[in-house]
Amino acid sequence: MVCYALSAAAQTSDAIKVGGALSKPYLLTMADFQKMPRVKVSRKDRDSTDFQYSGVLLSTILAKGGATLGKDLRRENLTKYVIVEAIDGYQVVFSLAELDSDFSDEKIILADTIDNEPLLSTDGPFRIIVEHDKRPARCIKQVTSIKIEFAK
Ligand SMILES: Nc1nc2c(c(=O)[nH]1)N[C@H]1C(S)=C(S)[C@@H](COP(=O)(O)O)O[C@H]1N2
Ligand SMILES: [Mo]
Repeated sequence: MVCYALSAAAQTSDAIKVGGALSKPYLLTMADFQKMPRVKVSRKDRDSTDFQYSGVLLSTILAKGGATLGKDLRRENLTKYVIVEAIDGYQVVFSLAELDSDFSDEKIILADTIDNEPLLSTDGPFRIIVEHDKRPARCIKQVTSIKIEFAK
């Protein structure tokens, strides 16, 4: 009997599609991710326990794909939003401007570690961590895709 297995990537989303309104859409692998500049963020979970996460700013990941950030984030580009999707179909949205350090000091990262350990397999390999959202509902787990769209 022949047994067909899903590829590891399909099961665990260890590569993320970064696409939509980008000049250079790409597939983000764990190997690429490990080479990017890292940031630490602490935030509370649902039970108000503090954890320290580390990963890469979502803006850094979008900039690698040629996103209109910094001086290019004006006029119609201010109607762009970022839709992040997970294995279970859960989706959350950020405006492009709220991710841009010219607009906000809020740290929104794609994390791969919690308290210096890899994320649990139920949360990772990649999870968005939003530093100051009062509820962790946009801290989307098991991310598979990050896409920029126009609101109009
Ligand atoms: N993929 C995915 N991520 C998700 C959710 C979900 O249903 N699917 N729920 C969100 C909500 S509503 C909350 S409150 C937090 C819960 O995170 P915790 O289990 O670490 O407390 O995860 C968020 N991330
Ligand atoms: Mo929630």
